[in-house]
Amino acid sequence: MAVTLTAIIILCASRVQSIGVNWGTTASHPLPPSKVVELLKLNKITKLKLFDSNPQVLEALAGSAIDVTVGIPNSMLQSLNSSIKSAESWVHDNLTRYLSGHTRIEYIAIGDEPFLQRYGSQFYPFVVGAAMNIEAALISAKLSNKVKIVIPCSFDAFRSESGQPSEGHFRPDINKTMIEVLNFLTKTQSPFFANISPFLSYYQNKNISLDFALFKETAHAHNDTHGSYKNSFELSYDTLITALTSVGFPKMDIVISQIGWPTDGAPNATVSNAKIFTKNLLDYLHNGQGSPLRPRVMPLEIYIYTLLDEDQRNITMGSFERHWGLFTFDGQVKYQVDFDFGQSTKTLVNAQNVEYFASRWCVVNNNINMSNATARAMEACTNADCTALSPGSSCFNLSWPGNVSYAFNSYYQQHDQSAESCDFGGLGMITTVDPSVGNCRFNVELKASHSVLLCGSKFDFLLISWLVSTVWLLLDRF
Ligand SMILES: *[C@@H]1O[C@H](CO)[C@@H](O)[C@H](O)[C@H]1NC(C)=O
Ligand SMILES: *[C@@H]1O[C@H](CO)[C@@H](O)[C@H](O)[C@H]1NC(C)=O
Ligand SMILES: *[C@@H]1O[C@H](CO)[C@@H](O)[C@H](O)[C@H]1NC(C)=O
Ligand SMILES: *[C@@H]1O[C@H](CO)[C@@H](O)[C@H](O)[C@H]1NC(C)=O
Ligand SMILES: *[C@@H]1O[C@H](CO)[C@@H](O)[C@H](O)[C@H]1NC(C)=O
Ligand SMILES: *[C@@H]1O[C@H](CO)[C@@H](O)[C@H](O)[C@H]1NC(C)=O
Ligand SMILES: *[C@@H]1O[C@H](CO)[C@@H](O)[C@H](O)[C@H]1NC(C)=O
Ligand SMILES: *[C@@H]1O[C@H](CO)[C@@H](O)[C@H](O)[C@H]1NC(C)=O
Ligand SMILES: *[C@@H]1O[C@H](CO)[C@@H](O)[C@H](O)[C@H]1NC(C)=O
Ligand SMILES: *[C@@H]1O[C@H](CO)[C@@H](O)[C@H](O)[C@H]1NC(C)=O
Ligand SMILES: CC(=O)N[C@H]1CO[C@H](CO)[C@@H](O)[C@@H]1O
Repeated sequence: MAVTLTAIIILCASRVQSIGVNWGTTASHPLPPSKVVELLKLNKITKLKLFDSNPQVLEALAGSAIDVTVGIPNSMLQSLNSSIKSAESWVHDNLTRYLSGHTRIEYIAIGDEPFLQRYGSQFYPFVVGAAMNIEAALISAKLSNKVKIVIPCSFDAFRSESGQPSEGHFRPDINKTMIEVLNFLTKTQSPFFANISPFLSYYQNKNISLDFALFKETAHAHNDTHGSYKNSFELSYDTLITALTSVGFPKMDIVISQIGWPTDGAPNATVSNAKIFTKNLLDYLHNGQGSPLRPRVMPLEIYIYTLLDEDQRNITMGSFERHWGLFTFDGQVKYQVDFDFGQSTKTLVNAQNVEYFASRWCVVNNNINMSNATARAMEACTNADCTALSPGSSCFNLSWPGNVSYAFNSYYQQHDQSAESCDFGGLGMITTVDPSVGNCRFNVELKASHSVLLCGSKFDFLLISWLVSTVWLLLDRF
């Protein structure tokens, strides 16, 4: 029944079936999971991709109608590859109890972009073995018909040196593994999860213009033997299709597992460009024309990258890494886009009743000798989030010592506004006057949920899950 239904849906599909979001929690003061789930519901977002299987997050999702992809961190792949026992424990500890607690887990993602080129061979050799062991564990837990395994493929796993999609191929170092991945996915009837990043293509490749990355009508088309490409998304998508075809999987179903545009931390990473990108992406997906190599066949699903800004993300790639959110770190709308494809002029809604620390900031006291101020600010920035000060970013225009104040404040907020964290050898000063100027926001952090694990509610949940699963077992038996 379910299979027939899915088949019918796929046959009729000319449009993307649903739009989801990625939700990462690499933040010093993450918005509490219950608030995030409320935010998703308010905005009628029904698909969610996670990067781990955080118990508080999965508990908060229990009973919601949200379909969830849970992630297995790269660091666990090696042990999951080498032992079926560890795969069984993972399934038992991170899956079974939440499924019986009515969290709708749809996919398990093996690793977080394990094929990223900068990881070298640290993770990808373990991917297929880990996937097979998890699959075996799902089968023995009788969950393999409920939950599918996917393997997120990074934007740099496939390419075309000439820039022509018809010359697309997988990166030679992972080519063999990709074929094993595709065989595995075909056998388990799972879609191919691929990340596409017009922003990074533009950022790293002189051949992609900003207009081409932003789907602008005025962009210069890139022509190939079989067609004309009007935007970077389509170009990457067909490069992927060619790569899949060249290793024997031309018909693979595709889910775009990460796509977005950052709003700070690099020139052209702005709110206005992000709004244009997201709007044009949604229009492109809605019009259903498809790409030259897959006319009228759209990706099954897409997941916007990402839901919220995260101030602790690794910035090796660039300061923009902390600013991909559709919403700010505190769940406020950055720009309006129509997720409903114009069906009900739906607008995005802010997180409600967000709790902040007091309206207090830490700034530099410029009445005293400031010869050490720059060095102190640099030191603060090794922990604090100073990405908004980088060239082209929202606070880049702050002149000295405004940028010192920015660094001091970020450090102070990350340390829960403790008085000691605004000392800086006597250079710091607490103020109740908001130092924000123009687009440059001096944040006040969220009342933390990160360190305060609500043990009571966690144990209640476990108890309830245990009761529910026991009842299920009994029902199964009789
Ligand atoms: C993965 O596990 C298998 C089975 O234990 C082992 O033979 C193989 O060498 C492992 N792969 C890697 C890359 O270590
Ligand atoms: C998931 O399961 C493994 C193995 O039982 C465990 O080590 C891990 O901490 C669990 N939780 C998460 C969030 O991965
Ligand atoms: C850039 O575009 C030119 C002309 O279209 C092409 O010859 C060249 O190979 C491209 N380079 C890359 C890196 O895509
Ligand atoms: C990838 O593997 C396939 C099948 O073995 C082969 O035909 C193809 O040339 C390889 N591609 C690359 C880029 O190594
Ligand atoms: C690409 O093709 C389109 C239509 O097929 C044509 O209008 C355009 O001039 C071509 N562009 C280049 C650079 O060849
Ligand atoms: C960030 O990523 C790089 C490259 O993957 C790694 O070398 C570095 O240790 C990471 N930094 C942190 C703070 O995790
Ligand atoms: C500030 O302190 C430095 C030494 O830390 C000293 O060299 C400088 O003269 C002082 N400036 C003023 C205006 O007192
Ligand atoms: C600057 O820092 C040095 C080393 O910590 C310290 O000895 C000096 O007194 C500081 N100067 C001022 C003006 O605070
Ligand atoms: C910074 O200042 C320059 C010159 O005043 C202005 O053109 C630019 O838009 C400003 N940038 C930001 C991010 O505010
Ligand atoms: C602040 O601006 C000054 C002068 O432009 C610069 O030397 C310093 O590195 C900046 N500090 C930070 C933390 O960005
Ligand atoms: C449209 C737009 O914002 N373009 C800018 C992209 O970044 C470069 C480098 O800072 C600017 O020169 C462009 O004006």
